[in-house]
Amino acid sequence: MNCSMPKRSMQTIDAPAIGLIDCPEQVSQELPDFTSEAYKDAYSRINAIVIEGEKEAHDNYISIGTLIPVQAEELKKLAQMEMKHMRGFTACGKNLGVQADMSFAQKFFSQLHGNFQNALSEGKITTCFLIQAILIEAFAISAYNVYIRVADPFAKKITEGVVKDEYIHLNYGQEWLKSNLASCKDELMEANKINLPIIRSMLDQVAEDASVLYMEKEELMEEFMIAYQDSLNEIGLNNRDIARMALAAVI
Ligand code: PL3
Ligand code: FE2
Ligand code: FE2
Repeated sequence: MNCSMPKRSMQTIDAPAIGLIDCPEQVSQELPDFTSEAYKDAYSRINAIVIEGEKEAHDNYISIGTLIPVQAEELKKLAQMEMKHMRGFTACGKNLGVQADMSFAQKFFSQLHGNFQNALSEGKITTCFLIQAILIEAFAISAYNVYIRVADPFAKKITEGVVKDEYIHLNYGQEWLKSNLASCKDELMEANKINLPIIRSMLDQVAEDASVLYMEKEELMEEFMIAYQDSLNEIGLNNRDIARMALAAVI
């Protein structure tokens, strides 16, 4: 059965507005009006955040490569994937006729960007991986998974391709932290304490615009916590450590 085809061909008085997809395997979900001014206005900031996030992710993986020369080639491949993501999301904005508000996005990332740069200059690989490969990638994975459910068909296809890559990136950081856990645990905990609250506040800042795109804050938080906890679990932290780390988001 083709789930992308709306089953109802005729609009009746009590029928919901167009966009409701009737499919037994999927939860029916109403889609926003991608052409409305409200949608385009919110999209100008969300789209910019994603474009900036992908660009900074590229730069961050290249930078981490300078700290781990033996992995520089591999990290360059991750960075190239980020450039491709950036181009994909730029096309999504163009497709909707939206101009991305890049200066808003740069401010949005500035605190995290500053912390990454400081860690980089001090050679703190653990902190760099936690910020980029765990926190930012988990944030991206959660946002993209939610977005896929309510995106326009063009952006949906692009985002589906992107999110697969983001799991590869998350995994990459996970593997490094796992192999070095004995020596990096204290730094990991400390970096998390500082940077998880920043992710939390970024989520708060994006929530209003995201809801215009039909992306609800609770859903974003839930998806983030799943990706974040799974990842810490893979790294080899126990439930008590993970609970302690997650608490940094609420206090
Ligand atoms: C790393 O590969 C990418 C980092 C990007 C961070 C993205 C944050 C997401 C913000 C919330 C909304 C996303 C919806 C997608 C819209 C195009
Ligand atoms: Fe990406
Ligand atoms: Fe990524």
